[in-house]
Amino acid sequence: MREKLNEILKSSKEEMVSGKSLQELEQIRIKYLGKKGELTQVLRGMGKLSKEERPVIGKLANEVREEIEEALKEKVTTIEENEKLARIEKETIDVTMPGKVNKIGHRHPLTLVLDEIKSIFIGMGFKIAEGPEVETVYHNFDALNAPKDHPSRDLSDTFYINEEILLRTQTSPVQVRVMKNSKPPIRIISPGRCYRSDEIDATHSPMFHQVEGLVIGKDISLADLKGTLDVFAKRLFGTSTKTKFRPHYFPFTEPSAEMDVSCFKCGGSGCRMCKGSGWIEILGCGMVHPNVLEECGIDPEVYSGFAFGMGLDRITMLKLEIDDIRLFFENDMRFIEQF
Ligand code: 2U9
Repeated sequence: MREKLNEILKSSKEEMVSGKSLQELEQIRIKYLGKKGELTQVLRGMGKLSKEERPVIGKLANEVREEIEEALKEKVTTIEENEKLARIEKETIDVTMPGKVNKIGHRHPLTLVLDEIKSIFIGMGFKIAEGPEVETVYHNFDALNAPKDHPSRDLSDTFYINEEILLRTQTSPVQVRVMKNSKPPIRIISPGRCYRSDEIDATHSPMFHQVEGLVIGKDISLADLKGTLDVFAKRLFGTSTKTKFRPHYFPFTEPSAEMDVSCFKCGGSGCRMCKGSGWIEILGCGMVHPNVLEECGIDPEVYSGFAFGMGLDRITMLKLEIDDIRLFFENDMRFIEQF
């Protein structure tokens, strides 16, 4: 029995030496000290011993158990210490190492200019209104006083889904929806995608972007229109920018005009940007046609308003001197990364 106990002590310690993990140590503890452990077996055999031998072997057996438990505890501490060191090692951040470069994307040039335009009008108390790109013929043409035979209704110009549904050709239907669902005063801009079946070339794309605006209230005049758009031009193109309005025609505004700004590249002396004229056409505008007010349930005898519309792609190309609209949609990072 004594040799057995020493054998148990020896082999348990040998096994602990090669024990690498806490699980292995637990196995060793169970193997020797567990309910069916070798030492427990020996203790169960104590009954066969003489009453002289029993206390001696008993004492030895307890010493062996304590020694094995002590050795196990030390080994557990060692392994836990090593595991902690390994974790610290693994988790140590070498602050001298270059950080992980999170490639930050670029705002698309159209978004950059649109955000600028939005902040200018929000600064003048306008709200942003948005609406469906798939629209009804009623909201896109009828409500906007466009005669049944108006060329813009032609199949050649407009993407029709069917007789009643189309892809909007301007964001004006958004304003129609707002006018129909809310009471004046109204002061909104409606940015968004529009669709016209144009041939793709450097300045035309079947999908393009517009920013339109609408102000409805009491005694809103052409002076309000000119003042508002003059401020807009100075904020977007620079305080020295001058504006001028040329008479024009739109079915949804009367009187109508196109607004030019003094060329922000040559200051008006004439250059390639303004084709030598010193002026650049920026947008169309006008006083909301009484038929449109009426159609939208607003009494033209009480209320009046002005509206305007600009091509966002065109303004972005002018401002950032981009000479081909296709660059906006080809997602070539060499182009996008410049902005
Ligand atoms: C309502 C009433 C009137 C919006 C307007 C323009 C003038 C205009 C062009 C800009 C560039 C179209 O894409 S473009 O060629 N738009 O010139 N748009 S007034 O007039 C409205 C809109 C809504 C209810």
